[in-house]
Amino acid sequence: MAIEAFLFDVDGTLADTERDGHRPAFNKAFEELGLNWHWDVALYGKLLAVTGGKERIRYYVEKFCPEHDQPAHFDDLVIALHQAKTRHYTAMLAEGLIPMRPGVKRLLNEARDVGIRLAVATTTTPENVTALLRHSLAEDAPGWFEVIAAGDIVPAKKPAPDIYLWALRQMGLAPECCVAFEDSCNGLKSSLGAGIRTVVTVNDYTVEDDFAGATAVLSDLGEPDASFRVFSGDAGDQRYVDLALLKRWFD
Ligand code: XBP
Ligand code: MG
Repeated sequence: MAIEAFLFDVDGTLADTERDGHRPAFNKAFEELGLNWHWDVALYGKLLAVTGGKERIRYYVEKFCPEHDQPAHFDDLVIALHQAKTRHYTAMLAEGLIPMRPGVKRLLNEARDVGIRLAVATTTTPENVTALLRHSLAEDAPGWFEVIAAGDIVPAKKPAPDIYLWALRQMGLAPECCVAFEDSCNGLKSSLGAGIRTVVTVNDYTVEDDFAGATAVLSDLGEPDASFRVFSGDAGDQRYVDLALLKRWFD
């Protein structure tokens, strides 16, 4: 079936946002609210088992901080921390600190040129998506995406398929005519759970994840002068993901 739409995850897929973006923003929020918590690179890798920033804070307190008595207004604290974190994170994005991953801009432009519809399906907060697209892709980039499915718009976050199902419903599309781009096993479970065939581009945090069911697992989307590495899937002698390769895989 001809490809009609691409659905992109954000964190780890469009840009490497976790280690040097979300993580330091969480730490700044902890400091701002007078907590002595610190999420180093290794600990954050463990915390990524849970998607969603608010959910991740709760998971940290439950699993890694048993001595921390949950204050009476713990729910309010989580919300305050998360608001502060979002402020710090979007400020980092506004400074242009986090670039798009290789091949992302090229593939998006190729898709736009031929009228392939675009959407975002992510766990992260909507304003984080808009800030990343504006500051790291192009000022008008949020408008390139017909649907931005993000954050608490569905209660069950990835690995649940709900966010992808929501995006499909908004676009009136069947999963068979879409391709998803993901970077993590939680994301892949979500896209496959919605029936969408998926290309995975890994990063340092997800390279050891289980990607059973992915059509291809790659280091990144690649560029004409900087070939991707292929971990699984048949890319022939192709050095980067373009529409021709995607048509070979999916049409
Ligand atoms: C991304 C996430 C997000 C970010 C933080 O998962 O898990 O929680 O780490 O964003 P995915 P918020 O790439 O699978 O969508 O703090 O805004 O929730
Ligand atoms: Mg991701």
